[in-house]
Amino acid sequence: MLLLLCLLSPLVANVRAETGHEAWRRYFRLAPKIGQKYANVPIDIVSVGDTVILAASRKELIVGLAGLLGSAPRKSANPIDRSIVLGKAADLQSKFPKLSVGAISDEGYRLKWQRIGEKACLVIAGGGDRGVLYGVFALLSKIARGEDISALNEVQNPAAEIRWVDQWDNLDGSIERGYAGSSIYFYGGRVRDDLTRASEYARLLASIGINGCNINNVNANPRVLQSDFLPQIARIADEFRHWGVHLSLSVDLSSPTTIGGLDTFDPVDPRVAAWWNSKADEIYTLIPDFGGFTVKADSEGRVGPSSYGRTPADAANVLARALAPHGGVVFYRAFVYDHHLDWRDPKSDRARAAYDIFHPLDGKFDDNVIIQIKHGPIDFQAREPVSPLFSGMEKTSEAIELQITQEYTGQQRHLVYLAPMWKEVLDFDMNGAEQKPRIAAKAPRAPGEEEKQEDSSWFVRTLLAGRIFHRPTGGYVAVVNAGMDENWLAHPFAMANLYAYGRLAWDSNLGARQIAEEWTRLTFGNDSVVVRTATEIAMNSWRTYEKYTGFLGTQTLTDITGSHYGPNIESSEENGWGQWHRADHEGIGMDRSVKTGTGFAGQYQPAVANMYESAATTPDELLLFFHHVPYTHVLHSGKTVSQYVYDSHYEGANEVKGFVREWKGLKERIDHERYDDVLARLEYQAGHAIVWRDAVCSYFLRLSGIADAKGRAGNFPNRIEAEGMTLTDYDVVEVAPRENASDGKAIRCLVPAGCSATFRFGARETGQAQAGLPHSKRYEIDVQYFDQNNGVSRFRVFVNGRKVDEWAADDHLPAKKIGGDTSTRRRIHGVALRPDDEIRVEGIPDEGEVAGLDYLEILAETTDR
Ligand code: GCW
Repeated sequence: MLLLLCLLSPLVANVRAETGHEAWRRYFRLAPKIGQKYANVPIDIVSVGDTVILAASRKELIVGLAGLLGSAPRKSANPIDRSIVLGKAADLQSKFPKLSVGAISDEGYRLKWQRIGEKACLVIAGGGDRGVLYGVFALLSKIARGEDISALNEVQNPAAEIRWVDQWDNLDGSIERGYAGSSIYFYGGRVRDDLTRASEYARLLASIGINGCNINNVNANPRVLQSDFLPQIARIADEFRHWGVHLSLSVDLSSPTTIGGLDTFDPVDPRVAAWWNSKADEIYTLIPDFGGFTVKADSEGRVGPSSYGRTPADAANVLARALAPHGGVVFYRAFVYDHHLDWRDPKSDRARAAYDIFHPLDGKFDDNVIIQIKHGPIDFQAREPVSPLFSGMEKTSEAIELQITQEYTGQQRHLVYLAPMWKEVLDFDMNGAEQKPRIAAKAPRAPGEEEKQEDSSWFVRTLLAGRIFHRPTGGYVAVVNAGMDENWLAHPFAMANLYAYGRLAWDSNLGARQIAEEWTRLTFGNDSVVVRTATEIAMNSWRTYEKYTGFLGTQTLTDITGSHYGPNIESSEENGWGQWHRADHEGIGMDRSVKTGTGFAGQYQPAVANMYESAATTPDELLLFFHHVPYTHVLHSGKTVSQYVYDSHYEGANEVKGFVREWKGLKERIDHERYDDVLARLEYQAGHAIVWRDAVCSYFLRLSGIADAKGRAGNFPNRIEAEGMTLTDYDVVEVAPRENASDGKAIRCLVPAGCSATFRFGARETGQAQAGLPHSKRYEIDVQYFDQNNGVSRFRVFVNGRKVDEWAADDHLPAKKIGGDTSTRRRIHGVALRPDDEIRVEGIPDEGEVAGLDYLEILAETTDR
């Protein structure tokens, strides 16, 4: 028995109930084998200096070490034995003149063992207060991950000054594109009384080096700037301050009229400038470390400088001048475009907008204006090229805008780790292969840091750091929808994206895999099987998602005028939003070449422009973004476009099935709460990937008339369509778009007492049984039903009158109707069936939800499904 316990102990060591609230800062007691590595970590703390950030740093260190190593460190005034000594470099050096920590940038830190007198101390020296805080978090992270720190001597300086997140929270407590509960800041039109979550969130952000947070939706409510509202905002800033997080606000450019009483918001009108100046003064009186303003203007119905024939530079500068005396900055979003484009015009192209508008203004922005550029020219698609604007402004500071919120990437229901995609963007060389004269890097560097210049490359990450064009600032912004959900982002793995974002903004040279591994260790513990499996799933997930939802750079195939979630291939077309894929019977893709298309390709530097100009040199994954080609076009991979569509969707759906299988291997190695949560989400995703696969394949099969060479598309031998069953009270509905239900039809129940659909199990339904396989007489029944969000229907499944399963359709998927957003799979395992058995599904509707049913699929039970 004892032996058995010993054998099990590494498995059960970290299996403790968890909600995910602690994220990557769990500070769980290390397993003894790992813990003993830190036997010589000092247990008293000498902290020099006294600010709110230093106090938070000290407290974090105590809490962290107590949790990880099991004994609470003591505070002392001087190193008494071995000590951890922390403080700003300058303060440490004046207190301990023999200490040498070298040069550190303001927000950087050094971790180092050093003798102070006779004592061997572990020094955490920050350039400034934030540096100390980041150094503390870094040390705790190393220990939690079991990293060797016995010879620690490391300096870390952030890659860029701007490392911010934007939240799209509304004052009523809702969050635009929020999938993880309501706002942690606002409720019912005011700031929450209890800001515990806001404070905890700031701590989470600080732990990955994020130093700013814009708290309200860029579709801004002018109310936020009213004099009676600002003191409420100041309460949030008070919470952020301990963690070194600057608070900033999205502003509506019409505020001088809507709340200021002026009759104009023309940015060049002196009265408007005076209004913004006094508003800025008022804010800084309440919030001395206020970060600045974020602006969305002339975009998606927001007003802007165009109302007065003025430019974004006029608008940005009037704000910038109000903020400059206080050290604030303006984030002006380059997401400015016309959403009433003429879709009939082959030359119109939304992708061109940002460059067309902002490139000519280069040099006209004040130094404290940062142009915030979405990573691609369209809108956070699962695949799009890098925005050409990154290399289109040499005299303007830039920040990249990434989206942690998975708006177009499965909405935190699908597991999609985005760091591999972000890395491709950051590592993209805007200068392509062309040799430009070598550029001397004179840009701001951390003192002592070596001058690095990668030949003539203009990597996006280097441009963002301001190094290529010697800009004073720049960096990173990401949209996050952290909400009141206990675990912050709903899907446990969505947190890997927030973690990765912070790590990349700090050090853009880190690899996506390394970051995934770090996150896994900190989130799930150091069990190597868990680390390997979770990292592998994460690393594959983005390409897998791309495989089953969008191909070869088509942009999103989600419901573009609705949820942005499930498939709706035609919704991209014939409207002014400009996310067209231009699919017809012969071919697909947008011609964005200079020669015959919209000219977008010409916005890149010459080498990159040349690459995208021709289909022959455009990488497969972006082919349809730049070119319109026939379905018979042969890709670099050797496949035709049509066959690629079929193959990639079947591959993608299979890969998610594989994720389920791999995750199941972690049972007992992870606490049950998070294990079950991830498993349920992966199982849902595996079902939804099939919905996607079938929608896209059947759509293009019908449109192109070209069959799948492997015979899969449109051919489902084990499927029993609901509309083909014997129906009692259920009625048949045509689903629109038709590819969102198998064979375009489903059944719905409008009778409150319930309806039923019955059929007899026979050889026809079970291809495998027909072929004499398998020996088992047990089957898996997949029930494809629709889980609307306007009621909770109930389902029951009976075999010969005996109930084999029942469930409630109580998920919160983003639609009120039968379709691709709501189509959901329930798998019933191990059902014994014999030919002629009667299978009956009963559905009981609830409110607007109609207990919709699409089909059943029955396959012999194997271990590999
Ligand atoms: O992708 C679109 C979103 C909008 C968002 C907009 C933006 C805040 O669908 O919800 O509005 O981008 O980035 O401004």
